[in-house]
Amino acid sequence: MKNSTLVGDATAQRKIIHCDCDCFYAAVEMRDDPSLAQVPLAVGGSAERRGVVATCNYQAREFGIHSAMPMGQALRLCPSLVVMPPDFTKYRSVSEQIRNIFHTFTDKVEPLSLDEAFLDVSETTTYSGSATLMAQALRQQIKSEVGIIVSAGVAPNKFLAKIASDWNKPDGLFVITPEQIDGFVEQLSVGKLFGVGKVTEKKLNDLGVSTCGELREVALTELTERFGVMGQRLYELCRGVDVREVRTDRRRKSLSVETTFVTDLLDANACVRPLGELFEKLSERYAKLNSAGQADSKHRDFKHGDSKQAAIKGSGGASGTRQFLKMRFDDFTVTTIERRLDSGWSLEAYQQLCEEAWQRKSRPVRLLGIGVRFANVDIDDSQYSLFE
Ligand code: DCP
Ligand code: MG
Repeated sequence: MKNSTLVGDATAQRKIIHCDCDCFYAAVEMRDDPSLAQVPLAVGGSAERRGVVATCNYQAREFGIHSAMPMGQALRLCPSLVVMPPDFTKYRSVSEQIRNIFHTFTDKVEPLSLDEAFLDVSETTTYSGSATLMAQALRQQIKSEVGIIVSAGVAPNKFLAKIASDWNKPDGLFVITPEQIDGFVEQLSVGKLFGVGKVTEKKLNDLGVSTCGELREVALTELTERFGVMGQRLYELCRGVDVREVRTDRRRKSLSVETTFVTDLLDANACVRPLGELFEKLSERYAKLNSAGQADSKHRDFKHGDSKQAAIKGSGGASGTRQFLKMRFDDFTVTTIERRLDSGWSLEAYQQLCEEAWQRKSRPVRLLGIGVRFANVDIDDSQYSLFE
């Protein structure tokens, strides 16, 4: 099928900018102490407490260090690594400053995390309506006013804008015009497609498909047979099509807390013990979210219950909100167990999930996390959540 038959609609004319700060937490620390810019720097939990790297600057990346790596391992790769604890209050305030600058370009801003957002500038008339000039200007403005470097991607849709912002990172700007979509996507590895993780990539590779050009050879019927709803998405994405709108009302999809233990927990009983504290923390986080107005009526099925019991109760049932538990074992494998509980949310339910999760491997545990995934209220998003 020819690309034009799929993209020949209004959405192909959108102008989307995706912005993503370079090594965000580390960039804020380097800004506030320029001597840190001269050395390999990681922000994260300490090695003694078996913390992980939240992020690191680009010097540190040359040693092979990356986000989510245990800090102990990072220090073995680079013994001179400077490690700083994260300062979330500061990062949130920098993020807000950056977001305010985005809003001077358009009201259609969809934040994805503290350091990342989509902007739909289709209707913006300044800069002769050129999204490329706008991206240049906002990068410059954020650099001079906030002291942070943002990489940006400009494209006619979200999927391509996001790939573009990563293309020339760090300190990069990359533009994909409507005319360039076809050629650009054709050579793109299927692993770059939105929602394609390692498992799907392997399945596609097993079919002899590694690029989007090759994926275009696979019939839609075969894709939907093999991948369900996702097959249809794959069919569109490999042709550079993505009709998702930039959404300004984006709501949090999940909330979770986790902790890494200084020494491994040896059995299921030991794993159940710290759940009380985690559950308290999760309840507190939810209460904060609620007061910040970030969890609105769309999340009404997840209610903060009697604070004495630190219980989170909900109507469950039809809502679809789920609770989950994540367990990382001493061999670094991770298992996640997720369930919708019709009787509502309680500590006991997490305890039950914990016992089941431990049975899967029956080996020492280094990390436990618990959380809730909110029911998807938006059809567009729920389709995408199938990818994730
Ligand atoms: N982060 C984290 N744990 C992870 C990944 C990220 O705590 N596993 C935090 C730290 C990052 C911030 O989120 O600074 C933004 O995440 P990015 O994936 O955008 O990573 P960076 O901005 O750090 O680096 P890059 O330059 O690759 O965007
Ligand atoms: Mg970033």
